[in-house]
This record gives sequence, C-alpha cells and structure tokens, in this order.
Amino acid sequence: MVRFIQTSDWQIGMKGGGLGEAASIVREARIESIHNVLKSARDQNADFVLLCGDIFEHNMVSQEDVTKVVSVFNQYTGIPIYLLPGNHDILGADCVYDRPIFQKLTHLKILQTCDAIQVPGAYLHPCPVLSKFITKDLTMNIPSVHDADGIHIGVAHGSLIGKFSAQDWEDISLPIDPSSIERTGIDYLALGHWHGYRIFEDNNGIPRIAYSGTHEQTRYAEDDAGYCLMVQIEKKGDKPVIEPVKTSQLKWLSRDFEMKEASSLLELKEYLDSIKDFDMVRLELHGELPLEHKEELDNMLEFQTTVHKNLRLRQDLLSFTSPINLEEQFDLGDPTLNQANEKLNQLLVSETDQKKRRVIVEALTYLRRLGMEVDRL
Ligand SMILES: [Mn+2]
Repeated sequence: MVRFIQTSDWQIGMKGGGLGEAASIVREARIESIHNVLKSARDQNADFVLLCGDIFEHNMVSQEDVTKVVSVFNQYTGIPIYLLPGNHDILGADCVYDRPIFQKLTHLKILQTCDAIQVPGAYLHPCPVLSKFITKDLTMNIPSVHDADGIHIGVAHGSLIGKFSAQDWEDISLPIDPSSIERTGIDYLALGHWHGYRIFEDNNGIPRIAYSGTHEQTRYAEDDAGYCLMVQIEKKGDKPVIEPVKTSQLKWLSRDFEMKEASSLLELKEYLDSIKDFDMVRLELHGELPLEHKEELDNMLEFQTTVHKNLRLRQDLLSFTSPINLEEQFDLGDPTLNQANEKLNQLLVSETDQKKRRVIVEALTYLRRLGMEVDRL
C-alpha cells in the first residue's frame, strides 16, 4: 500500500502583477500555505510528498524566497520529499536546485532524470522537463510495467492532450497523452502545470491521472485552486483513492453582476454583504442603472475597497441611463456650467455608440454634482 501527498505549482517568487498592494500578501501566503501541504502529509501519515513541478516561479528566484521554502522543509524532516522540476524551475544551467542550500536537505530528492526510483511503497517514474518548448510527450520515457511487481507512479509536468478547454490551450508545449496509462500499465500519473485540481479516468473509467493544482490560487482566472491531493493505492491495479485537501489561506472570488434597475443596487448591496469574508474579489458590473444612483453605487464600491485585500472592479460594460428630459433646460446656477451641460446634452442626443454615451452621461453626472456644489456656495 502507498499513501502520498501530491502538490505542484507553488510558483514561489511570483510577482502577482495586477494585484496592487495585495501582491505581497499573496506572495507571503504562498509560502505559509506550504505548511498546510506538509502538515497534511504528516497528519495523514503519508509515505512521502510528491512535488510535480513549478515550485519556484523561475530559476533566478531570490535567495530570500529559497531560504524561506527550505526552512519550511526543515520543519518536516520526517517525510521524504520527491521534487520534479517543471518548466518554471527547469533543469539546466542556473537551475535553482543547484544552489548549495538544497544539498543539505537529506529528506529532499530532486528528480533530475527519467530513471525509475524505488520510494516507500512504490516506484516513481519521473519525467522532468528538459526544455520549455518541448513538443514531445515526456511520459514516452516511462517503460511498460505491465508485468512488473509493485505500485508504479508516473510523475510529469504538462498539459493533458484533449482534456483542456480551448482558452487554456496556450501551452502547446509539454503535451501529455492520457493513453500513457494503458501503454505503460502504471497505476497512477501525478501531474503538475495546471493550477486547478482535476481528476481524469483511464479507458476503464478508473481515476488514474490527476492534477493537484496550485496549493494557493495565483490569479482570478483559476478555479478549483488551493488544494493538494491525498492519494492512496492499496496494491498494483487497484483503483487509486484521490482526495483533495484544502491548503489555501486566501479566498478568491470572481463574479459578473447584472444591474437592471434601481432595485439592483439593493441586490448588489446584499450580495456584497454576503462575500465579506473573501480576500480577493473581482467584480464585473454589466447592464444599466439610472444615472441618479451612480453616486450611491460609487460610494458602495469605494467602501468595498476597505473590506477585501484586493478588489478588482470592472464597470465599463455598465451604462447609466439619464433620468432627465434632454429637451428640458437645466439650470446649474452658472453660465459656464450651463453651456457645458448644453453641449454635452447635444452630444448625447446624436451619439449612438454605447461606450461613448456612457462617457457623456458620466461627464453630465460630474457636471451636475459640480452644479449642486456651486448652488450650496
Ligand atoms: Mn508549468
């Protein structure tokens, strides 16, 4: 019997571009969450931990980040760790794992060749990435083990052919053929490279291929991120038991919200109240809202920036409908403002492009606020 923890794509040293001030929080969480991975290995009495690539964002990662990771490793010396380099921490000149600090870790083994190795409870068949642009399926290096004794586990990093959605198909390099299970007779193929946790069945409907995904989500576009996998196989040929274990600290949310009328504002408020405990929130507003509610919306959204660690807001698909009769004269109490108001109204009447109308309506809003302030003076 073998029981191990599978994890990948820690991407330590990642910049977190586009996350603003939250980038440093995300970077720190990526290191802290390693504890959750290794703790689950310890708590579950795992035979070993399998790291399936992209542990570091790149090979030039700062020594400070490397030291932080190694110091976490040093707190779990009782469990062997097998590490397969991926395309970010690729083998070759300047490989991060050549740094002397790694040589002192006796419970860590870097899988640098395709040679099979015997580990507690099983045999590993590593397929380390040797070139970023490789178009050859590296699992082709795994020999047939149909007639061999023991549990055999393939370890690779890349994209499973035929299983990705079109938008993810940017990684034409690093292809992995799912039929490698049938060809080789391995019991399980542990994969890294995709950031969401995914399980795939072999031709007999038995789950034998899985991505753990990243242990801590890296960006909004990911789903099912923030796990490691607990994998247990009783004996050769048996169905692997694969269980996701939550490891992430930060909660991410990405959502589109449709505004239809003034009451949508109340719905949005209720929704925002319900997502208070999310750290990272991306919100895209669509539809339309009467212009007189714009200020209330702006205030509501401004407050949200204080609720979450990161709030990414997109509103350019939201239009504001003008409540006023454009024919009607509107006195802003100042001749210059009135002139600008008239000019904008004329533009609005003749403009058909929705995006441009939105800009004009917004300009009108600001102008009217200005008019109200002038009134008060
Ligand atoms: Mn990768």
